[in-house]
Amino acid sequence: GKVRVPTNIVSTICDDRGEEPTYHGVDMTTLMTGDKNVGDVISLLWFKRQLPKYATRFIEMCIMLCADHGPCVSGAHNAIVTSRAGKDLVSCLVSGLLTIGPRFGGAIDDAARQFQRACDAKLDPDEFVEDMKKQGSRVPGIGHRIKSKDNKDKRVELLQNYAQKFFPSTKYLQYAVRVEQYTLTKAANLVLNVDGCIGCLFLDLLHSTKQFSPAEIKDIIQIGYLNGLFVLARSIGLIGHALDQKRLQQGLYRHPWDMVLYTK
Ligand code: Q5B
Repeated sequence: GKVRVPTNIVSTICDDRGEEPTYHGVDMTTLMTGDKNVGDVISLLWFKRQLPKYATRFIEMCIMLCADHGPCVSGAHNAIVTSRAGKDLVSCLVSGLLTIGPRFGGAIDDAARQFQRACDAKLDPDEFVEDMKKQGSRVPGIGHRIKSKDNKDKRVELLQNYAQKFFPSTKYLQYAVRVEQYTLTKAANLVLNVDGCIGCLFLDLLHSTKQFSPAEIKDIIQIGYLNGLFVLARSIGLIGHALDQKRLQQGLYRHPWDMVLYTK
């Protein structure tokens, strides 16, 4: 019989060998007809299934709302400085992306992990927050540099309102809001931030659709899919900042001496 050489790569999300490429079995023609959006593409390529409309719209909202948050955040700052150093677009983009992590934009997976753990264990929010403090850890998804109780993050409000209207269940959001109520008694800027909001709402989405087994949800949270939403979204803004600097013909950036404390 025929002998098959061993394959080098196993791939399960797409196929480019036929007349037209497919994303998890869905061909481009189908994807381009009707009202499919980038949320559908993410649902096929990341989650390997067609999620319901309310879910793909939610994914699309996350991408749109996280695309940019001004020139002062870590990622945009790096992309701007790199662009002004005369570097190419890809270098500007990756220099911005490399700042995404546990403090900036990359707290979504940890927020989902922690809110899931605490909510499933039925911990009171104060018990959860104080336990994390005892361990010397911050609550991922809580706190913001400029947003506060009196200057709430509109992005968070929009996502919450959408989920409350369209998600069958918002159990994890409700828990995260109770955590926020407690952390706000400690400091005005300890709000549920955009990372935390996406983290808990994605848990609600995964459970609401009834398309994922408990083992699949566990895998998704453990592997860490969700920071990918911020990475993908913010790439749009980082590219915008890099191009903006080039368009404006901005010269090499040098930090002013008087903005540095030189000390021994
Ligand atoms: N404290 C975000 O801190 C920030 C605490 C806390 C318990 C907390 C901080 C934090 C968790 C990580 C997280 C995502 C570093 C943020 C994002 C995208 C963005 C960004 C943009 C965009 C801000 C002062 C006191 C200290 C701390 C305590 C602070 N956070 N306690 N749990 N989570 N959060 N990141 O203001 O007793 O004085 O020592 O790490 O979720 O990245 O727009 O900027 O779209 O681009 O610098 O929105 O909250 O405060 O570090 O001076 O702390 O509060 O222990 O207590 P701050 P610090 P004490 S969204």
